[in-house]
Amino acid sequence: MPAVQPTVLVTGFEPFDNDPVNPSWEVARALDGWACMGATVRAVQLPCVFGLAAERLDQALAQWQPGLVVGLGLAGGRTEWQPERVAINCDDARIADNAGRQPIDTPVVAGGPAAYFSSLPVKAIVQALRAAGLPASVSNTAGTFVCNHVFYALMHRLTGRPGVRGGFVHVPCLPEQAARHPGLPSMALPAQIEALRVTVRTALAVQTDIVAEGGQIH
Ligand code: PCA
Repeated sequence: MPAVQPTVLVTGFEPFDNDPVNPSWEVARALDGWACMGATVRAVQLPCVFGLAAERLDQALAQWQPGLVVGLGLAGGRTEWQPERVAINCDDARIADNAGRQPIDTPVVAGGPAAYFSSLPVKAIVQALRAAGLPASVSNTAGTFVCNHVFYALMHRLTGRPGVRGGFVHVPCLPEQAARHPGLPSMALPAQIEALRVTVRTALAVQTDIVAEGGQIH
């Protein structure tokens, strides 16, 4: 039996880059209060602002003392749900954040390690999502914008919280966004909410990631 972890913290972001909606928050908030395997999901919205987003994350970690943390963020253009494998110690913003900040080649944590791996079972999650009929793959870059910033900050914080696992998932646009930006791939909100259920359930159930047997999971 997996250990009971009473709270699962799920974060999503406010809209950014002049878009009125961010699916990461719509998905997170849809499961606020959802009970799964003895744990309860708490959804927290993060500002899309370098620095402030990590501060808000710190507050949420202090408030909820989660046993598991799943960060969500939008990656427009991606076609699938993508658990991120690695966070890097680099802020390098292509566009300004919601406070007009645009750090270039700046460490997330001065003196921190170059990178942290997710401690979520990313391959088991991809396998479970596909088995549920949901498109998914492992991503090897979370970019260098606010999502990677929060992901790195999270993994850095978790080094001080033994036994607490966490990671990050990039999600595609919603159909309504794709309708405004023709050509962008999208995934409907109910499918994305189901993807979060599968992700949380798998992360709670699988402590150590699978090594694919006879098949590759990428
Ligand atoms: N996506 C951005 C930041 C907020 C979000 O939802 C990113 O991928 O960095």
